[in-house]
Amino acid sequence: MSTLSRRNFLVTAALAAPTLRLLAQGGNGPVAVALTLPTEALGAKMPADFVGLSYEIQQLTDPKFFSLANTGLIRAFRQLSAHGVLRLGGNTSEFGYWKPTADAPEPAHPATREVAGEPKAEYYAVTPEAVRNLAAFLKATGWSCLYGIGMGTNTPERAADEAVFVAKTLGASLQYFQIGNEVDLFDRHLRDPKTWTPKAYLDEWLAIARAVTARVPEARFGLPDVASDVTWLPQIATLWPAVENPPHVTTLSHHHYFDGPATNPHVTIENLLKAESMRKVQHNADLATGAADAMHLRVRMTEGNTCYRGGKPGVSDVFAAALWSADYSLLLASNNYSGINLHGGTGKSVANSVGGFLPGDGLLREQGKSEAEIATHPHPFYTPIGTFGDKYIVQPVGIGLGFAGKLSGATFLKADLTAPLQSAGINATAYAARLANGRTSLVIINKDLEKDLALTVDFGTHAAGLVHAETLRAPSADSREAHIEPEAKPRALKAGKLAITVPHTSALRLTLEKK
Ligand code: BDP
Repeated sequence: MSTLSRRNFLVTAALAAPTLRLLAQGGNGPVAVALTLPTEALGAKMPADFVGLSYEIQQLTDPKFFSLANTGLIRAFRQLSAHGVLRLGGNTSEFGYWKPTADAPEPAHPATREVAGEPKAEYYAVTPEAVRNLAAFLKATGWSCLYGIGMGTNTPERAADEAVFVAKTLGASLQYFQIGNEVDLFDRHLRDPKTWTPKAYLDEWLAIARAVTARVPEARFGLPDVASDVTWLPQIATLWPAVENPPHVTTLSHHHYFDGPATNPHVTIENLLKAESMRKVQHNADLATGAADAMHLRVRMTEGNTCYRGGKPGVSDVFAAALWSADYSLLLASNNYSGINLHGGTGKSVANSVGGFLPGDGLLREQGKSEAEIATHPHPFYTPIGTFGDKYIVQPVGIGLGFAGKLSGATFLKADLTAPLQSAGINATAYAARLANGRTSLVIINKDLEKDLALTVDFGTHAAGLVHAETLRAPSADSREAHIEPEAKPRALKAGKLAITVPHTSALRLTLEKK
């Protein structure tokens, strides 16, 4: 090392596999990393239906939205994934009620506290027509469904009535029921903060889940769908063994938003992409997967996005969000999550879920933007599929999710490829996996806003045929576009190695042909 200057050093990573040799140049030059793919050990399997979206229950108040007639939306879903998972829930699910017939009266609702800044109690009827149309929509898209039944203002009887109709109508497209959304926040408006605990929640949850199971014996469930207090998962895992005759739970779930709301100055492209933003994700993943292991279940990230309360223009709806969602998805997949549902939908449904107004709109108006210009942004700003009149356009955050989703069905190679990149001084992450078709894929996400990565990959024992490369890119981190571009010609390896640059603010996927 003595011949190497401070600006040009060599590090041998203390990792059994992969072996890493790294040559970093200082200044603005590219950071050079030589990386050898690990061999045999396999880690988490990313299910074929990993990719998912989350919508408000309020969305069902327009029965034409999730319907066969909405061909543009069907196309956008299929563009994202051939086997995705649609989750219905959100704040509005606490105020949805089942309306079995056109003349069924609106039930009496329990009194709820009004809290400044929290959604007002506005109630939404869910009708058989909406559920029937949803069933046809799911068939047309090839997606399945996590169906949210409210807990905040519901009764076990009404929940069971709704579940009977939903189970019969959705059939095999129904994966499971979720009861209650962000129950860790119920102490703010729906329940008495003095008595609301995971135990109190579990008792209420069991009363509803048992009423449902009594009438839908094959019913499966996911829980607890907390907003941010992931310690609820281990607490539930501790309480669970004492539950007699437990309902059939398949999934532990929680949510994650990077930060928010739009007016929070911390919500910037720089902070979203910082390695630190994924540290909290990893911390919560450790808690969640620990609880799931104890219950012999898997975890699903059922709701979340870049910035809560509808997202932030210029952060949630730009290319940086694509790099964030690609990295976030693969980080969770490599942590053995069964899937992820990014939240979105129409501006109205999400505005309804956060008290009637998207703070991002206020921000744009403060910046003097015209209404015509504001209308060019997707609403909500974080939505993976934007609604523009009758057109549905997959947004950068959705394109990043789809890019990560290309590893669906793959099994990760067991190695932390990110740590060595970051210790080389570049804000990049990497994931390697064996695809369902036996090929090996390596994804490198260069979230660094300045430094290019000069990468030499030694495919080691994976070395075989040609390498196919495709990039996730856009003109800049703040452009309102994202492109997945396959290289026209596959590249040949030289002595089992490939040298390739991953420019800053872009991602690359290399897939190696089999022998
Ligand atoms: C979550 C809610 C969802 C909201 C979202 C947001 O479950 O209904 O739309 O936050 O604040 O907490 O954007």
